[in-house]
Amino acid sequence: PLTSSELIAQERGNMAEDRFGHCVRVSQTSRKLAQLNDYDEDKAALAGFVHDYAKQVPVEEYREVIKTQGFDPDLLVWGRRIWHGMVGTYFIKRDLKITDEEILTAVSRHTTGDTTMTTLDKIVFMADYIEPGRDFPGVEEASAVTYADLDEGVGYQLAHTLDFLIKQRDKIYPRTLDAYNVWSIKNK
Ligand code: DGI
Ligand code: FE
Ligand code: FE
Ligand code: FE
Repeated sequence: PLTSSELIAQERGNMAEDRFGHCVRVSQTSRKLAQLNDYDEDKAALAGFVHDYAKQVPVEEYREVIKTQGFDPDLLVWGRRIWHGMVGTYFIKRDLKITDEEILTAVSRHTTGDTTMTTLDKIVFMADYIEPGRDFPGVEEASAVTYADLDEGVGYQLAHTLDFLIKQRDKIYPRTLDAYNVWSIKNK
């Protein structure tokens, strides 16, 4: 494994300074959510720190990895917004030498959510959305909901993200919609 200073240097060198700051804040917010939800704080902090490690890897490198490393070729019609979680885990294993499957799964699910989510998945998913640098309309409500009830936060984020994507007439990755159907529907 890398030492913590090697890990920090590798992460800093793989992204712009503002993205690095976001990763540090997601790490801190993940730690706080872990404490509130009886989860291992150090593990949550590490997962939050690395969640966007591969956000700025060049598109051509992603395309090559998807084609040669056994990823579903249907991913090629998407882009880095979808790739950096589920394909990003490849770069995290390769460069950061992280092998903990719970951390890799949380990174993999952090953009779209999923029908099944562990406590760590939910922590990283929500920390990413409510870290103190976020300023979208509704972030204070999202934060209050999440600190009161982590599952409610997941439902809140999925509903608002879907609404946002539809307003932009952007396309919906099927897993995002599947996750919405599990976590956001009221009156189940
Ligand atoms: O990497 P970050 O910006 O920190 O955050 P993220 O990985 O959660 O990405 C958030 C963005 O991803 C947000 O603009 C919504 C978008 N997103 C989530 N699900 C989908 C999606 N974009 C598309 N096109 N389709 C989706 O299903
Ligand atoms: Fe991300
Ligand atoms: Fe997210
Ligand atoms: Fe992020």
